[in-house]
Amino acid sequence: MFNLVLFGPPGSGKGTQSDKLVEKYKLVHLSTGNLLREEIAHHTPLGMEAKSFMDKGQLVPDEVVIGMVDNYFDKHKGARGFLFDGFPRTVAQARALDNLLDLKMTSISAVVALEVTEEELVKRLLNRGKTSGRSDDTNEEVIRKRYAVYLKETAPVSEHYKKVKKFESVKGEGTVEEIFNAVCKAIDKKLE
Ligand code: B4P
Repeated sequence: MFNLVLFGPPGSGKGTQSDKLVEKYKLVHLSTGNLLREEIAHHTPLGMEAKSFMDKGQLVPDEVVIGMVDNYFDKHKGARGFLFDGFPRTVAQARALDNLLDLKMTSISAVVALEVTEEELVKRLLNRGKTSGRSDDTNEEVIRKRYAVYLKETAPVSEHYKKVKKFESVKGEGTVEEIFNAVCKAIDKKLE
């Protein structure tokens, strides 16, 4: 299996690049953000719990997210590989993912991080908020809180993958196509 993690702060373009990457590398797209928004749209108890965290710019508790990922794996048993978009977001999630993949006798093949400055992230998310209807994209204070949470809780996840030499980072500013080419180059380097 080929398993890729797309890493980066909120609004760095993970969702945008994932759509192109799953097509090129024929992977199953696992976006925890999308899965949580589906739960919210269906008014499930999990969705209602998640919404209370997401609206404040906080991370959803690890056990909720890990359980959801486990269920998703069960639904996609024959997958050739996964693209993890927005997951893992904490060191505990990274360890849980290692364990889940171990059970499938596979592991993470590569982690590619998108690097974007805070000002550019805020600009992109406020802009997306005008049309997305996402309550976590309309308030600048919430967006900056999400970035602060990223620095504190998610950025340390990079060390987990640097230790095993699976981590690459690329500039996440430029056109979508330029960034896609840089990401593919980083992936292909890891696949050699
Ligand atoms: P996510 O859904 O993962 O989304 P995101 O970080 O906001 O955005 P992404 O990086 O995918 O950016 P996009 O391509 O859309 O998370 C939402 C929330 O869910 C989190 O805050 C958290 O509460 C919760 N959550 C999710 N996963 C979790 C987990 N594992 N654990 C705990 N909680 C979790 O791009 C953003 C904008 O930029 C778009 O408008 C796009 O059009 C634009 N854009 C993209 N590329 C561009 C480019 N090159 N130039 C200019 N604009 C660009």
